[in-house]
Amino acid sequence: LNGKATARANTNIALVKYWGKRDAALNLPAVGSLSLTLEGLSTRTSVAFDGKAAADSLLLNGEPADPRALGRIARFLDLVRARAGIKEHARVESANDFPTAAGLASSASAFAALALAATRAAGLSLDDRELSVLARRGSGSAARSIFGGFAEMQRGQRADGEDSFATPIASDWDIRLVIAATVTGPKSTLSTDGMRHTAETSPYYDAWVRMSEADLKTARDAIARHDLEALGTVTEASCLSMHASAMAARPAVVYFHGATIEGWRIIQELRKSGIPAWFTCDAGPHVKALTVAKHASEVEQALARLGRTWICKPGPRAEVLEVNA
Ligand code: 2P0
Repeated sequence: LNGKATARANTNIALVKYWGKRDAALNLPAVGSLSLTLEGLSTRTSVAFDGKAAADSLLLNGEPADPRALGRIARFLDLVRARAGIKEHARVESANDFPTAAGLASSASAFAALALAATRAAGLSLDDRELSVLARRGSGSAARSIFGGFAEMQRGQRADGEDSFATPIASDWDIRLVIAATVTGPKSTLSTDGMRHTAETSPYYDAWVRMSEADLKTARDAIARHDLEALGTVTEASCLSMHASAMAARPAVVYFHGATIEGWRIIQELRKSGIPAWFTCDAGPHVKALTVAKHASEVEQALARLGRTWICKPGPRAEVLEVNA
């Protein structure tokens, strides 16, 4: 087999966050989550299986990847090889269409693109649900990036994880997410490690997990009604609860920097002045604000002093760009 395929997937930002696993080996989340896939922040990945290659290889933005990243990709390719009944190693080339140095690099877009490219290169044709289950094995948030727009990740109940996948939420709501990349300081705790440590040591972890079902329902209902205030309120609350559970871990897992808190304050001030914007933040210091098209420029201007900014529209689903299997 010498199949080759290229796919592209966009990153996503969780409005209701994922933090914690119910099974580490199968990468099953302890909570469901709900996200918005973003336009303009995507990963493009080519996978070429090669009967002559002695091992898997990975070029990231044109540079050979470090052994840790390569190991993670090789283990993921093992899942695809097992499913396709093939043994060939692969050459993987992956590039982000946004500056990686800004610290916005995302395992969500990376593993969604890899799941699609690798399966097609291996001659497999998975449906969306199977793709989402597979992408989840690479990274929990990647299961959501198979879909465009809003998506909801199901926690699932089954031990084999076959009911833990994302589904799209049909919506024509033209919402905006403004990103302000703050500092690019020392690398923070990897989310996989941060969530394990939170689950093991934080006295607030159980409360965080208990809250998630209600937050998911609130967000789902708000999207159905195009109710920005309700969606923004639950987005900000879910984010701060997630970070509170992590900060209560012993020792603490703290992703916020000074600029993150400053961004949160700017967003509070915007709201007081009548501009609808709600804060969220992931496993890093960058500030993200949920708003609507009409106010996106004002929100961006207010956050611009923190660093480089992007205004993101809802983005498209993962797609195959080329296949030669
Ligand atoms: C999220 N994050 O829902 C949450 C909020 C970060 C903060 O999903 O261990 O890289 O690979 O499943 O998907 C980042 O975690 O974690 C993440 P793994 P992932 O977007």
